[in-house]
Amino acid sequence: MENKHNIKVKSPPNAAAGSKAVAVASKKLLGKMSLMKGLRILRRLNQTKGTDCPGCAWPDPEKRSKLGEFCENGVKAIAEEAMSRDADSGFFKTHSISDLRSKSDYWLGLQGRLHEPMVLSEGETHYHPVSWDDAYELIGSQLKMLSSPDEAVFYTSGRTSNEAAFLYQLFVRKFGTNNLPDCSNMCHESSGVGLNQTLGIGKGSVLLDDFVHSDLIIIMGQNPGTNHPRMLNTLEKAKSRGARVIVVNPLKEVALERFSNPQKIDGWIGKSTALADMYLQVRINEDVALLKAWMKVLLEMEYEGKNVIDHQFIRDKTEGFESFKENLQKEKIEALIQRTAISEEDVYNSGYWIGESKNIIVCWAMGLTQHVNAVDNIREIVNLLLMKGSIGRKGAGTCPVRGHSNVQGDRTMGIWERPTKEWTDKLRDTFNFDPPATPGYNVVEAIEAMHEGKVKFFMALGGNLLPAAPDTTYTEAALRNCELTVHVSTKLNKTHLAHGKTSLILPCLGRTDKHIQKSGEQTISVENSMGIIHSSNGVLTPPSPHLRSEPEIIANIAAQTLVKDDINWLGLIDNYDSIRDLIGKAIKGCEDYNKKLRHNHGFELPNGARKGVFNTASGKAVFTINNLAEEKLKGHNFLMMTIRSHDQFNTTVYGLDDRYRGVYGGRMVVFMNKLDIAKEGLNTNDTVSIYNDYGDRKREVTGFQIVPYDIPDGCIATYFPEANPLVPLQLKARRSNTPASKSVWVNIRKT
Ligand SMILES: Nc1nc2c(c(=O)[nH]1)N[C@H]1C(S)=C(S)[C@@H](COP(=O)(O)OP(=O)(O)OC[C@H]3O[C@@H](n4cnc5c(=O)[nH]c(N)nc54)[C@H](O)[C@@H]3O)O[C@H]1N2
Ligand SMILES: Nc1nc2c(c(=O)[nH]1)N[C@H]1C(S)=C(S)[C@@H](COP(=O)(O)OP(=O)(O)OC[C@H]3O[C@@H](n4cnc5c(=O)[nH]c(N)nc54)[C@H](O)[C@@H]3O)O[C@H]1N2
Ligand SMILES: [Mo]
Repeated sequence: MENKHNIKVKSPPNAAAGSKAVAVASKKLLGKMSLMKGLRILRRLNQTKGTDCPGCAWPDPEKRSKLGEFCENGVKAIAEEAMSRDADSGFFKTHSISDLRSKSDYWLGLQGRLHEPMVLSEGETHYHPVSWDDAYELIGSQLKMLSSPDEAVFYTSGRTSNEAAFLYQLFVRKFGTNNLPDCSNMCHESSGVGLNQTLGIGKGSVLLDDFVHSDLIIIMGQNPGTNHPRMLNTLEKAKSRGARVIVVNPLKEVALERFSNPQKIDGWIGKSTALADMYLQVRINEDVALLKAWMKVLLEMEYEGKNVIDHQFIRDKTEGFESFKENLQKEKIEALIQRTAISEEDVYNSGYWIGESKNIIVCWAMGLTQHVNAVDNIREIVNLLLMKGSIGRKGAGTCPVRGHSNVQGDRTMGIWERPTKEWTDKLRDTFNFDPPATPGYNVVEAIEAMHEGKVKFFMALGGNLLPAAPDTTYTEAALRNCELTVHVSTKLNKTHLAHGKTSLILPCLGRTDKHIQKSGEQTISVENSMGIIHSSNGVLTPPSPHLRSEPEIIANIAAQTLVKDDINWLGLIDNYDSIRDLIGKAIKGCEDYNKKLRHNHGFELPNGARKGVFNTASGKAVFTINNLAEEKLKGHNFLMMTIRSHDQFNTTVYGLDDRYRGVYGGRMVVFMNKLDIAKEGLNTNDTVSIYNDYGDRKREVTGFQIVPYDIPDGCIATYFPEANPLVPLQLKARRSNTPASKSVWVNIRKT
């Protein structure tokens, strides 16, 4: 953990990106690799037939910029993966597990790419090298020894390619379990659940081109300047065509206020565009109150004779409007507005804009999905769009902005602990076996099951479950309960150190590496946030000859585990086209997968909502009645959200600065309203401890430095993953089980 005295706080900048972003990106890149290597990869990044950025899932425009389709944080992601340094056997010989456990995620990441397979046998203090064959043998024999396939859990993170994900779920289901939790469970699960139920598809409905046809773009609970920087180019373009932008966020995020496009001369010389036309600083988790207030404004406008609701659309395409409206009429607009902490004037004015606009897009991310009533947030957005008929037509619709670069593709490929019957039936018919019918564990359930000793085997295809999950102490104990933990990873991380009795680290190729198999260089495929599947090709020579590709590792484990299986698992690896042939047979919308993938820009998956066709039980889009935020937890004063800094990718910490929020040199900070600081008798720069008690046990993390910030009173923000020990595992969204890591009740005391 860093020393708090090193943390410097300055005023946030006036605009995001600009030449500063280019300077920071270049410095990060050159700090980790040679100029030649850097240029080789950047030239191909996000280009047609190039390498898909391992950062976020924002789509690429059809016409790519000659200057390159990447952003500062994409460059950081590349530098982190392709760095010229190795954590080899010498490194593991020097550092014991207990030594490594005392290091931060940042330090672990700096040690470089994993070099060769490593094992930690029972009772040992150091990981040591193991051959691939012995590793596969160990996994196969452990899996065959389980008394039920459900004693194994197979986690996935969202960088995994479609080819690897498809093979993985097929192997796991043939093995006999649906225990396929993934990072999505902690991420956009609430979006999937809310959208599926109301619009018949768990994905967003817009395409990139819709933005330039939109009148109004509402961005809720998302910080694209840091997490989806290429989205700012899209917003700039939409604004130049006349779209208005409303931002709903408790924090003033600089990038949503002003943006200097580093791909344009104007941006280089410091000229910037204002992005938000209105910035609404909502109180944490009062988005449902705001959405309800807006919809009441629409009803008021209608009473005044303005035609702002699309009655024809509601009649033809939806159900449940009358009871929804009746429920809405019971709410008092004054009370709703008061909950939001936004002024009455701003709520009305933004509501009038919604009334006046025809084509509306709502974008959102973790600020909406990680609350107990997160599914309600999403369903309330759908209600608003349905009232406006703003779905299924150009320039309008839903835009859940995904996290990991292929998290959406992994779900399409079947990484899902609760597959639909339609999915399972198709798998059965294609592969002639009976897939397990009972739902598997999601992330929270898997942790609980490990804790209770019901799970003996844990495998992770990527990711870093320990710090990413809630309740770090509890999760660590859960992982330690396993007989064998297996980690397929590119970089060393904390989860490798929370090992089972025996543990394996299997180092794999990353997105930037070339995959060479018997038939030559291989392509992989991914799906972006808008449902477009396209290819990705690594360009770098892998950092070590001992690395294997994810599909190859999975095929070998399957071959070791499934006796007398009718799939020639190892044969599939010689040419990934054969994996894609299976995908084409087993997944609706993926027919002729190989052929369609060869098209320059890939292909679009079927999306009913995009066309105004709703695959719900009734064939209509559904209005729903939703809950306002929960009561305050007794005896607690602050609602805490755990967010990302500008210098991290989830649990991978690139550096210790959060430039857009003016924080330098450390991550142990708590952003707090000035009035709250005074009210608590605290001072700027004080070090505090944050604690809570949800009735089961006391949780506490110490050593946060106070940073005064423009945030509604009663709300505070800390960084993920440092604050995860404060998120109780049982605090999760209704219906989606997503940990509520954006609304944790806490108290603060000076230390
Ligand atoms: N560089 C970089 N890129 C990334 C990632 C990364 O860590 N680094 N992570 C990737 C992943 S997996 C994901 S899921 C996405 C995450 O992308 P984001 O969702 O943008 O990430 P968070 O930092 O969690 O930010 C959430 C935003 O929601 C706001 N917020 C919090 N609570 C509320 C609320 O109650 N209401 C509203 N309206 N707003 C709220 C916060 O102030 C913050 O601006 O980014 C992806 N891209
Ligand atoms: N409190 C709090 N907790 C959160 C969140 C939050 O906002 N607040 N956000 C949640 C969200 S949205 C998400 S998505 C999860 C993220 O949870 P995860 O996806 O589990 O975590 P990451 O940090 O993305 O995983 C990083 C690790 O992935 C491995 N890796 C990187 N690239 C590859 C690759 O190509 N192949 C393989 N096999 N491994 C690779 C590296 O070893 C690296 O250490 O965290 C969740 N946790
Ligand atoms: Mo995510």
